[in-house]
Amino acid sequence: MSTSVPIPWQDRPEGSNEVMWRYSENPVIGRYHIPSSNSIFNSAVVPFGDGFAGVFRCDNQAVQMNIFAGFSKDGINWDINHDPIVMKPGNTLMIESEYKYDPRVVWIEDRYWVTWCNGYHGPTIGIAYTYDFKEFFQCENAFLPFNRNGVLFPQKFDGRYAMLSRLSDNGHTFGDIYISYSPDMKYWGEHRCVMKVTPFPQSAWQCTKVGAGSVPFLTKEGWLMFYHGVITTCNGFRYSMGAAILDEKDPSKVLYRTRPYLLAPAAPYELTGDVQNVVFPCAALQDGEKVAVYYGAADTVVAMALVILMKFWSSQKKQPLIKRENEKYFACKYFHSIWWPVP
Ligand code: BMA
Repeated sequence: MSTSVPIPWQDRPEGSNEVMWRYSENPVIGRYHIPSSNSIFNSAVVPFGDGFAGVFRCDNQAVQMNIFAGFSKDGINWDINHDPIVMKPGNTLMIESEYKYDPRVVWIEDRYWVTWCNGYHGPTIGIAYTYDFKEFFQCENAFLPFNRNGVLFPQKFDGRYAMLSRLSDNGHTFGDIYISYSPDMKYWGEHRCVMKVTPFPQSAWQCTKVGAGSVPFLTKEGWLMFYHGVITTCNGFRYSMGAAILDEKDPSKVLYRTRPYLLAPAAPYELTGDVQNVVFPCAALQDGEKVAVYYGAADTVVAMALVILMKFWSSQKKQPLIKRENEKYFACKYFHSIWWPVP
């Protein structure tokens, strides 16, 4: 989300040629940041007033999952409320919510919208709106369970809201990204498949599940969205981060996606925590060429990674893109280019 307030930033470390690099003071938010918390991770931030606001996933020490509002002047030092968000009825009667986790936040037209994974006979997508991050109004769930990772676009398409989501089962065994449209944030339809897991030999880090991560923002190449990809290893799931570019007019079309990951668990706070080996993006702040991505690390803390857009585009164009025979996907020549155009 673009902002007039300077976003938190740090230049790429000297000598590094990574496309995305970690903030050196990670984690930005520690697990015991508020008195009740066991862990704070997979959280969303947006520009707000003369600083930033956020909705944070805090699991308490009974490991009850809930979402909390927070505020910051600089995007790094956060005051997170000690009590969870209490919802008021929005466009429907209050809906049962056994748990809330993995929020995303986006400004659309006149208010902020929050989506999260809402426990309603299994996980589905909860929706609420707020004007001030003090009062929140809960709307209809978008879908039937089981669904997670509902991410709204910041603008309407032909007068309709658009949401990415990841339909799944309760066993975390599969997950592809779909898009759905709604005229009123209540009734969702025209569900279309956007992006599936990849064949193992093509790009194995994203071969078990993929899920939308940050709210997409418009660039000269299309909508840029950071997403998570999962591989099943003999040590369990491993969550990494990639990026996709979706068509500006028809966001159900993927123009490119990254073949190698942009960030995979390697730092100590990503490798070790309540769930090891997790990098899980939920928000991106943009300021011209600069982008700061907030991600949950090891289901325990919030961390930040940084990107310069120009370096994205140049890594796309530097290398010729080739089509290999008998393969479903176009493939860049091995790992020379990070971008992988999808026919
Ligand atoms: C997913 C969600 C995320 C979590 C991830 C790794 O299914 O539950 O909240 O970060 O698993 O445990």
